[in-house]
Amino acid sequence: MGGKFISMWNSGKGQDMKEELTDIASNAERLAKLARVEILRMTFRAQASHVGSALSVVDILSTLYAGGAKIRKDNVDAVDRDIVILSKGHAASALYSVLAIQQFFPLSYLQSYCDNGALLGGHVTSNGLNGVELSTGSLGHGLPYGVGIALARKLYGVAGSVFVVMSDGECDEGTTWESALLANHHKLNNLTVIIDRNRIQSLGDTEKTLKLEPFKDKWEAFGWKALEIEGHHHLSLISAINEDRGGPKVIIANTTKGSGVSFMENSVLWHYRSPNNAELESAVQEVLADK
Ligand SMILES: Cc1ncc(C[n+]2csc(CCOP(=O)(O)OP(=O)(O)O)c2C)c(N)n1
Ligand SMILES: [Mg+2]
Repeated sequence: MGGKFISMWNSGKGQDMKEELTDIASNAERLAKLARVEILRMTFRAQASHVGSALSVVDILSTLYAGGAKIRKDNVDAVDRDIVILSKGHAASALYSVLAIQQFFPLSYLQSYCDNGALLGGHVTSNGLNGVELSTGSLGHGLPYGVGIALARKLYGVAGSVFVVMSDGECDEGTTWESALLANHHKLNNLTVIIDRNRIQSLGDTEKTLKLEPFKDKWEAFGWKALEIEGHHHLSLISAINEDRGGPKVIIANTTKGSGVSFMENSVLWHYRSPNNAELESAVQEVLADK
């Protein structure tokens, strides 16, 4: 899949690519819907936290695993596979659901999410789980790791892209900006960061906690190609993923925490709270309803 997508699309050329990206977007939409239901069920069963965080990022992950990244159940061990790192490890239920639906491991594993000793920890746990590249949860570590892999691939001439999916709250961490400097210095055009820009961190508004705006300008000042898009729109996501660049690229995906379940949307409460039986039923109904 080439990168000249936008200009080709506008000029009416590249019909094949247009169709390919539209297919990926509609597969991603289906995948995200199924994953939302699994996230809700897992969070209810385990009475776990972070359902709002998982619903916020699930469209981004679905777009990557529906074909935005070249990673499938049958190439997980390939040296040149695309690598996806979910740095906001507290949204583990989103990654696990998407991977299970894409058959990286059996769907039945989702039933053990957060159980003592289970493979599926409450934060992303890579221990033996197919498709999970890195254990995360301590915020601010996914990007340094991703920069290391992307740089190593450049040095050793290994193909394959690296995608790091981060939260906006993680941009309060110094490690993020050290990594941003390094990625630009080495012109890592094999590295893409996608930021789940829901404007909420654990206890409130990101701009009141530690101001990030003007956010896009900051990334550009660090030498990155920066795009800002609607983060629940699969075609916008896949188009941004396919845009050309000469160095590292960041996609600021404007999202809604709790997206898809109206009573969870934009609510700090649902960072930690888990649904009760009635809330689960109503949430699943809303996700499954045709819009
Ligand atoms: C280094 C570190 N500090 C604190 C925490 C506790 N913590 C868990 S989630 C979270 C913030 C959530 O907000 P954000 O990072 O924006 O993620 P979102 O859920 O909005 O995607 C924090 C501070 C952590 N996991 N790691
Ligand atoms: Mg956030």
